Amino acid sequence: MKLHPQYFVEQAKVDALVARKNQKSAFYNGIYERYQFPILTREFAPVTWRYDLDAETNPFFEERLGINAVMNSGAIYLNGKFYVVVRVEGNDRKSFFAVAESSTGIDGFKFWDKPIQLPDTCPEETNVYDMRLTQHEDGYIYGVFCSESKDTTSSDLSAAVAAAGIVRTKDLVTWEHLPNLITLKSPQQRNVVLHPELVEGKYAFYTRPMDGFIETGSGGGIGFGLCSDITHAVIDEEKIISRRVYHTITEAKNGAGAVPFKGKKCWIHIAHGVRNTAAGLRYVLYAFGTDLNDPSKVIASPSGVFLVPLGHERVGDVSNVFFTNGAIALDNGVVYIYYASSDTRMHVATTTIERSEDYLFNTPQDPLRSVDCVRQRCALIDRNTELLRQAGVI
Ligand code: M1P
Repeated sequence: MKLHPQYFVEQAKVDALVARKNQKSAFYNGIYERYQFPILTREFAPVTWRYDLDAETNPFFEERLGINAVMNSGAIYLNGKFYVVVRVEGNDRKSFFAVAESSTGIDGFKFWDKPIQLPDTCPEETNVYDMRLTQHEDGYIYGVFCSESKDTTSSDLSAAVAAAGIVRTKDLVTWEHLPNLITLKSPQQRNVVLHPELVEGKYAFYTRPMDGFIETGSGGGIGFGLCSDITHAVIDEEKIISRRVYHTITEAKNGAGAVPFKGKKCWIHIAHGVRNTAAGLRYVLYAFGTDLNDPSKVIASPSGVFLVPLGHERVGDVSNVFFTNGAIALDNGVVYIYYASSDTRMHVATTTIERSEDYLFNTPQDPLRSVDCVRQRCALIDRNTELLRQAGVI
């Protein structure tokens, strides 16, 4: 065995990326800050994950197991550090989970030495992705993710079945694999999120009923259901709480995103909405608030998009996609929203509970018709014109 000298060149590139400081970008909307650099890209993956370092078996230092993308990450704050459980996609198209940690939440994210190896309890499962991390009041950290298997009833090689896998841990190191969630009335599930508190003494899940793997079909939007035993989770009834609506950003489908975090007035949810365009599906983030005592009841529903891909974020493996499955709200009220652009790289945006709630409760609702939307905008312009006049600006 002989260490290939190219190792040091490649490792220096990873080290430089991890050491790079992130800064707020010039973007402004008052609602959140965006940042100049992604927090993670495939280039952050350790060299040991990708190369055989031995000059005798790899004389050309060729990449043996490449990483294609890092995206859709669950997030949690533990013992003073920010952790993301990243969806890492290999060149072989399979995704797996890996922990990266940072002490700032906006930069310095470094992958742990090895990816997570979950107990292999589900032989039919082919792919796993998009873990939501819930720090639950029962003392466990739950990871709820999409567990994808081949649809054996179809001869179509892309036909698949999506289910919600459930794992739990106390330290992100040792994981227990529980049986997949069963939803009695929905054949498939993706984008399932576990609420951090018990509701009516039960485990509460946000679901996304689907008829098929891609199309949500008759599934009307983001659902909500309760189950009493998380170790054999079964939901009988799903109530739709955030409906898909014609001619809005949720027209084609929507799905729960980050685990909701508690504000002063509501649970704050950041979800994704999808519409169809001539250029394909466009995924954007939207936000809504639910009642602190009844998280299935939407009490704030601002109009339109919350966070959308801009510039280079619009391009990637699956272009025109923003997706979140993790956010961290610190006790001091600062919020970190982790999101992926175009199924390729990870970013962060920051805000506060106070600003998020201002956004939720003071952004007008969607009047749903152009004629009413322009009335809504003209009323704003009229008030502003009057203010500018009174201030002597015009
Ligand atoms: O490619 C965009 C996203 O597509 C899926 O989301 P949804 O189930 O709402 O269509 C997910 O597979 C997600 O991983 C992906 O980012």
